[in-house]
Amino acid sequence: MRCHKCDERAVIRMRQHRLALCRTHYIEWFVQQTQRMIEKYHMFTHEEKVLVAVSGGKDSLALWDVLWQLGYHAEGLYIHLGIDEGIQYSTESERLAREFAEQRGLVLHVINVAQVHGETVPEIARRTRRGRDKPCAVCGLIKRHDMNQAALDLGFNVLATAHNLDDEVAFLFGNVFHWNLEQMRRQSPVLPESPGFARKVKPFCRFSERETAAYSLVRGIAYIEDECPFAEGSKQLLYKDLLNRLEEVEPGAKLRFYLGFLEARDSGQLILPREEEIPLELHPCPRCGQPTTSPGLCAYCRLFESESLGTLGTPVQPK
Ligand code: Q46
Ligand code: ZN
Ligand code: ZN
Repeated sequence: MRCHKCDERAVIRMRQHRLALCRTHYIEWFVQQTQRMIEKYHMFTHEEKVLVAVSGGKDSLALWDVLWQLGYHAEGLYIHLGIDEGIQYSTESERLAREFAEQRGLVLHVINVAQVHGETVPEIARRTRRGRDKPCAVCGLIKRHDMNQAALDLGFNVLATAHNLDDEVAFLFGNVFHWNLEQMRRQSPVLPESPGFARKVKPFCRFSERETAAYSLVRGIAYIEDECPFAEGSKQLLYKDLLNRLEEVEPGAKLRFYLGFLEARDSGQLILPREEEIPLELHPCPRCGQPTTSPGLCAYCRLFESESLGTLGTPVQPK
């Protein structure tokens, strides 16, 4: 198979784009497509500082690498969750994130949950009712809170995550399947900043997992290949598997599903509850200061209140 732009051997064939590219042209295409997404959705400009949430995995390191190549002011944020039981998942991913930053002379900010709270995420999850069944619910809450707090504290108004098309489609599929209209209203490549919240952007939302993996591979990025042990058996993985099977017989199905949803919603063909119809009375949490709908402490701060263990409340921030 030959590259469609030159006569070199193609390293990837993307059936949904009817495109095969060699290493050089694939890197060029991937970087240009990212820039197109940043512009199309008005994510950020070269004058803004972008904090990239880095997990040590292929997607987030690829995102940081592309933003660096495009000349954006992008610094990394790694949150050490303390998931080191069995495989050294957190320690190894932090090592890879640090190595990546050092090789490129980039700034990496690190938050260690155990150093901040005296407990790791699995320990916090185990002592909460909801976390015992679903460690990811507690982990997600901690990550969203800490990422937002870090962006605000460090003076970044933009927080970039590397959610890819497979993540977005699986999330959308789950929301449609459970008719979670509120989440469908808020699912977007860019969520504008609001008081107490940094702008959230997803520049990779149209790349498949296969495409981000191929980019990391051809760029020689060393990333953690293991999945988080808590991801095993999750609904998201099940949805991804189902959607991959659909993609096999119908190339481009995932991208069409996602873009069709965004278009239908944003053009008003798909009418979802508007913000005013779901009143969100936000006020600052008395402990951390982040906006919350809870009458007292926010869901995050309640995790560390011994008298209210077991309740998480409703997190305000979207995925
Ligand atoms: S890190 Fe945390 Fe994920 Fe692991 S515990 Fe779940 S949410 S799966 S992206
Ligand atoms: Zn080529
Ligand atoms: Zn709080």
